[in-house]
Parts: sequence; structure tokens; C-alpha cells
Amino acid sequence: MTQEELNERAKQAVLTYKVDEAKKVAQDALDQGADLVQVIDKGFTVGIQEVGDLFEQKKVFLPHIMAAAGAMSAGVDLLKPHLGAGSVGGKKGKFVICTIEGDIHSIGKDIVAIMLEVAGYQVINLGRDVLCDDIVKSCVENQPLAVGTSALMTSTMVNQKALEEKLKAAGIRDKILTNVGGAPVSQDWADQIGADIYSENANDCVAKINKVASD
Ligand code: HCB
Repeated sequence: MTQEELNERAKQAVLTYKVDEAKKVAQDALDQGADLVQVIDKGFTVGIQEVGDLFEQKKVFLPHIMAAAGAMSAGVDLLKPHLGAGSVGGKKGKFVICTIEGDIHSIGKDIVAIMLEVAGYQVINLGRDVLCDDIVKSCVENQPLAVGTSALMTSTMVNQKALEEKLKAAGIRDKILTNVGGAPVSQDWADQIGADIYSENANDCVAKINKVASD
């Protein structure tokens, strides 16, 4: 089976909410030594984005989203241990990541976390709906190169701004790069709140962090 066929099957498994098929595609990809990052990025991720679009068009509803997310997680969880994540020992630096306070959306943030690990960063994934105070605490303890926050709702984006203020108050803002992402987030928003880097997607995030890490 070609890489494109595997990617398409992964996408369809999410689009049709099929947990078993998502696991099977992942296993087939492993068995044939396929490019696993592509299966995630061009397969499962595209599937969940399309389900998201259908949701916005009111063609599917919340239970469908949850089922699609479940299929995606089942496939990605199988692939994760085989991605070579951290194979270079996280030598490029630490990256603290989480979904911002008040927000439980975790799929995109977890994809970014995986891609950063594969790229050689030591990722400290704090989870979702993480209090700004806890993010600051982790930054003080871990002294990462960067902290990335994900916001999927207009109502929680404001907490990315609050984090900027809290990092300043803790006296560590100038020692850490801040990275913001999530569907409603934009370069304009990053500029407005004084975040260092806006990332449109996981690849964009890795590329931009690689650039600053190598400067
Ligand atoms: Co949810 N939800 N949801 N949801 N949800 C959205 C986000 C809406 C836009 C849907 C809509 O109404 N049109 C909407 C927000 C409206 C708004 O404020 N503008 C919404 C709402 C309202 C809600 C609830 C309040 C619904 C309810 O309960 N009534 C509730 C949230 C409660 C809360 O958080 N307190 C809710 C719940 C859910 C779930 C649980 C059903 C499920 C989440 C499951 C999970 O994450 N474990 C869910 C989902 C899946 C979505 C949609 C359909 C897809 C989000 C997603 O996973 N996209 C979404 C609609 C949409 O976005 N089109 C909808 C796919 C990923 C791959 O994309 O953008 O997250 P991404 O990540 C990209 C990119 O942004 C970037 O890289 C990622 C990978 O390429 N990136 C970063 C992201 N984070 C980054 C961090 C970095 O540092 C760097 C880059």
C-alpha cells in the first residue's frame, strides 16, 4: 500500500468515526515501515479538521466530534511509541506546552507536542485547561526555550494574554519565548498580546522554533 493510500485510510477512519480501522491503519503503517509522521499529519489530522468543518456547517454534532477524536487518539496512540520521539534526547531544548486555562481542546496541542518531540525537543506537556499560574510555575522549574499555549475558543484566547502578564510578573518573560496557536489565534493576536511566535500548525511551529533554536 502506498503512503498516500495509508494517509487516505487514516483520514477516512477519523471521518467515519472508526476506532478499529484507525488502529488497523496505524498497525499497517508500522508493519510496512511507512512514514508515521505523514500518517498523522496528512491522514488523521486532515480527518479531524474536516470533521471540524462539517461541525461548523452544522452537518455533524458534538457526539460525532467526540467519536472522531476517539478514532484519532486510538490511531495516534499506537504510533506514538514508534515515532522516534526524543531519539536525539531532547537536545534541542525544552518546550512547555498546554491548552490554556478554561479550554479543554487538546487534539491540536498534542499533535504539536508529538511533532516537536520528533524534531528533537524535550516536550513538557502539561495537559489541557491549565491554570496560567501552573504554566508559570512549570516555566520557573524547567526554564524552557519556549512555552506554547493552545486556545480553541475566543473566550479562552484572553488567557494567553494573561499568561504574558504573569510571566512578566514572575520576572521570566524575557528568558522564555512564547508561542501561541489554535484555530481562532492569528499573527495579529500574537502581535497584540506581545507573544513571540504565532504558529498556524504543527509544522509551522517546528520550523519557527528550529529557526530560533539555531540562531
Ligand atoms: Co469544541 N469548539 N467545544 N470540542 N471543537 C470548537 C473549537 C468550536 C470552534 C466549534 C464551533 O462552535 N464552531 C467552538 C469554539 C467557538 C469559539 O469560541 N470561537 C467549540 C466549542 C464552543 C466547544 C464547547 C464549549 C462545546 C460545548 O460544550 N457546548 C466545548 C469546550 C468546553 C471547554 O473547553 N471548556 C467543546 C468541546 C469539544 C470536544 C470535547 C467535543 C472536542 C475536543 C476533543 C479534544 O480536544 N480532546 C471538540 C472539538 C474536536 C472541536 C473542533 C470540531 C475541532 C478542534 C480540533 O481538534 N481541530 C472545533 C471546530 C474547529 O476548530 N473547526 C470545535 C483539529 C486540530 C488538529 O486543529 O486548530 O486545534 P487545532 O490545532 C492546530 C493549530 O491550531 C496549531 O497546530 C495544531 C496542529 O496543526 N496549534 C498550535 C494548536 N495549538 C497550538 C499550540 C502551539 O503552541 C502551536 C501551534
